[in-house]
Amino acid sequence: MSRSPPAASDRGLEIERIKARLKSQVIETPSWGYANSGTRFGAFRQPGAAVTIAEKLADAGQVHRLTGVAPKVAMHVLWDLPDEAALEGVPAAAAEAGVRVGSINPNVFQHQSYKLGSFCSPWAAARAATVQHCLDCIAIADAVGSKVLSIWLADGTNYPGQDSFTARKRRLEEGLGAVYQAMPADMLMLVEYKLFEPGFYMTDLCDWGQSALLCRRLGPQAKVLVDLGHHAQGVNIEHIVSTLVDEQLLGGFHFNNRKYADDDLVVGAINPYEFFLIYNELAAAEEDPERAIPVEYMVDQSHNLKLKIPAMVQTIMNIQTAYAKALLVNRPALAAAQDAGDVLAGELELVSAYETDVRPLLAVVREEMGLAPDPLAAYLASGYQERIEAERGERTGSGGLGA
Ligand code: PSV
Ligand code: MN
Repeated sequence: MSRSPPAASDRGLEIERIKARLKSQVIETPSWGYANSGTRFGAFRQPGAAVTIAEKLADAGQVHRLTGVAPKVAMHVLWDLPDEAALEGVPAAAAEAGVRVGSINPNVFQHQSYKLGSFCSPWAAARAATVQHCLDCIAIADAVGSKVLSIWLADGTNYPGQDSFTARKRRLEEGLGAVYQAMPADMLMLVEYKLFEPGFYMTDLCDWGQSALLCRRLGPQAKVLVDLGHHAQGVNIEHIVSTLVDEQLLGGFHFNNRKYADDDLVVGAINPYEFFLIYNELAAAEEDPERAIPVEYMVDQSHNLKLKIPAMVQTIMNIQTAYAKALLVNRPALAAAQDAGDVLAGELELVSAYETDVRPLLAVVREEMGLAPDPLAAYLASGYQERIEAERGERTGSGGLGA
């Protein structure tokens, strides 16, 4: 890599390259983000919130139509597919909405049999049900054209002595191994970790290291999923991202923001500089042929106070903003400062990119994509919200945790 900053005449080319990157961004929004949801303590209904999978896909289609970079929708099987008929209608509903199905998320945490865990449960019947459900999810993925199986377990224990850590680890390796073996060769398995919850004493997949070890054991089609909300306070997530990239083990993200725990807030809402620093690692890797790896960029947010669709549009805009700023980092100058041990200069390279107002750049990108320069304003003026509120009204059901 050249260590001298780009000449001013190269800047025009550089901006075209950045614009091309921004136009080719692909972000997946979650079906559950369009449905009624709440907290552990209760669900709050919104008039117009989606109940059926067709409505969720339609709302996701609206977000994609306005932003141009959100063509994929994650599905949570238990919440989206109450029966076979719902599954049959998915490809047509997705096509009508102008989106496609992204990751398939098995639900191995809400059935009564999962009281002591899913893959890790001491109960053989629970483990068998878990594996069978995941095999069914592979078939569902096939039916809807998805190539990503996204695994999150609520497994853990509440008390010392409740179960053997080692036995649970081995049960997990065995059960997930059976699922892995059943995947088609072009399917990706994402393995998500979470610091805590719902096990209060231990969590079977509690951090990136646990997920990474498991993925290594499973094979090259298994990669780590980083949910931004699933870390302890103060953890340096960008460092984790950089390590996973270098080990070719990063598979995807669940974008969100949290102040205390897994709060499902709009990504970048509370700590936009941290989000920029995460994207800085990703953008640096993209520019390095030895480290560039495919990554699934997904949102995992259920908005219980904000209206769901504008919150999702705002989310996409925050992601675009972080990416645009990361693309502006002058990498040769940053590397030169780092090589020289110039701490201040290195930091200022990042701060300078972060403090750049990228709104004009993003407005140009959107206009060149045939979109409104401000997707949020366009949504609020579109009449879509008023229409779904009038047509759908306020209903219960379907939407995930607490709903
Ligand atoms: C668990 O907290 C999680 O992050 C997993 O990704 C689940 O699939 C999702 O939230 C459910 O909302
Ligand atoms: Mn998640």
